[in-house]
Amino acid sequence: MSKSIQEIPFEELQEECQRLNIELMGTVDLVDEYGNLAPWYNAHIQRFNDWLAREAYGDMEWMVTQADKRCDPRLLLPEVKSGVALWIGHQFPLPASAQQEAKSQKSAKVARYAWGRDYHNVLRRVLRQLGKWMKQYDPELSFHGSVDTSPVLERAIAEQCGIGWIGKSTMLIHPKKGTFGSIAIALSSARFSTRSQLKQTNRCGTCSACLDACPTQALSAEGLDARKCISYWTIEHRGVIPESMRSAIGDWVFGCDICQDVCPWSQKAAKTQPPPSSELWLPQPERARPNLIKWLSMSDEALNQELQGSPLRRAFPHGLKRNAIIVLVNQQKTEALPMIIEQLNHQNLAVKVMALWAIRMLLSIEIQQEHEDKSKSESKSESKSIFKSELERRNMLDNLIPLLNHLKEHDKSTLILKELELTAKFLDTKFNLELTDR
Ligand code: B12
Ligand code: SF4
Ligand code: SF4
Repeated sequence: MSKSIQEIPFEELQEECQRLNIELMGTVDLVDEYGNLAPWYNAHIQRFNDWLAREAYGDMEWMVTQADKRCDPRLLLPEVKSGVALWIGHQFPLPASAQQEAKSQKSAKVARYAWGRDYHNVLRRVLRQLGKWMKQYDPELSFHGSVDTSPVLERAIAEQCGIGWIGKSTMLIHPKKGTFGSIAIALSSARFSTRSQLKQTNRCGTCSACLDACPTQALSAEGLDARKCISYWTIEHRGVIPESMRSAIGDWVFGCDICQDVCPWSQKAAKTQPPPSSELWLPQPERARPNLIKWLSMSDEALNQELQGSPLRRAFPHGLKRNAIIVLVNQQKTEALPMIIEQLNHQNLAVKVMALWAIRMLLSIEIQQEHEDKSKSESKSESKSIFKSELERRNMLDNLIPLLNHLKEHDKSTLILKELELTAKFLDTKFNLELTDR
């Protein structure tokens, strides 16, 4: 039943979005009647190009290769006239059982958006339905749905749609819903009868909580430098994470929410807003606070299977294991040593490099704890050491040495050889193993 009209009534679009469980929506014209790009794009293009010029994208080369499309939606969809922005919130409270775990021991943290179902899948489904619905008005409609991975300036369009303002954290912020929300943009050849709402006023004011709290100073007046951002290193970067970043990663095994957790608008939203629709998201305790030793004990295939339908898959099992090793070192979990030693058998270079580094770090902590135990002359049962006897420690080293030898013979990459040399020197100094002479 084609309605074939020039403009889609805004109220009808709004009703359809509500039916699709969308919390916030808005529309904006992207090109004028002559096909010219909306003038507000200019400031964003400038900002984006400056970001590229500073190489603040790290090794996300896809931000460079598709820069022209990102800055001009007509190159992505030649008939484009407008954008519809959609927002669904993910400010979940920590699931009860994960709260228990967090209290009983230091647990690993995952960015909130990844506690439940993958928002890419949730929002792509919504966009498909929305596209179908819009085609009722115009069967010839051109449509492109964007959720994160398309070359679209999503926050800029969402801001112009009146969803929120772009804060100093570079997050899109809604005065009631805060920062914890995922965005989708529907580009199309449709026009809408009225604009949804006026642009939100920027309400950051004199606040600088996000800039002050960021542990790596990734935020500045110029925006975000991905090369300093924990989210970038733990999610987007493939390969070894530089030593200078490892301790700043703290407990974050996937993503980082620090600049959002400290934002007064997120804090207000947590107190005043109902939790997000569980129908859409289904947050799971083991995703919010995962057991890292369990992750390391699983094969990559099994871990990938376990994380089906989760955004955590973006980092691949080897990336998650790499991150897990860093967090276990930061949390001084010496009990993870045997499982970290096992990772020397992994196929991935970054996992092996991280494991070699972690073995040195955790053995140093272990030796330190042993000294502390001795100086306090504590009884064996109170000892913090993971080894109950000298024999146990010997066994662990006996297990480690053939793995190091195997790596030395079979893996000739410079990074591995450098780490092996450091590890051999360390073991020689601390345990008199005479490895460097072999
Ligand atoms: C690349 C990317 C990243 C990179 C770089 C982030 C960044 N700030 O650029 C990394 C991997 C670090 C990252 C991290 C995260 N990301 Co991200 N990311 C993207 C992606 C794919 C592109 C962003 C981009 O264009 N960056 C380029 C720079 C230049 O953009 P920018 O700093 O935001 O600046 C633009 C505007 O904000 C604006 N602007 C900013 N300040 C000012 C000031 C003035 C005066 C003006 C005129 C304009 C302006 O101008 C620029 C051009 O439009 C988008 C999806 C998409 N297709 O847009 C998701 C997206 C931005 N990410 C998202 C999320 C959720 C995150 C994380 C929270 C995940 C996490 N918990 O770990 C963190 C947050 C870190 C942060 N503070 O931004 C959401 C944001 C939702 C929201 N409420 O804002 C998006 C929109 C994905 C989605 N569809 O939901 N991300
Ligand atoms: S996500 Fe974390 S590391 Fe990145 S800017 Fe925000 S606080 Fe800093
Ligand atoms: S923490 Fe403060 S400065 Fe940063 S985005 Fe939130 S309100 Fe703006």
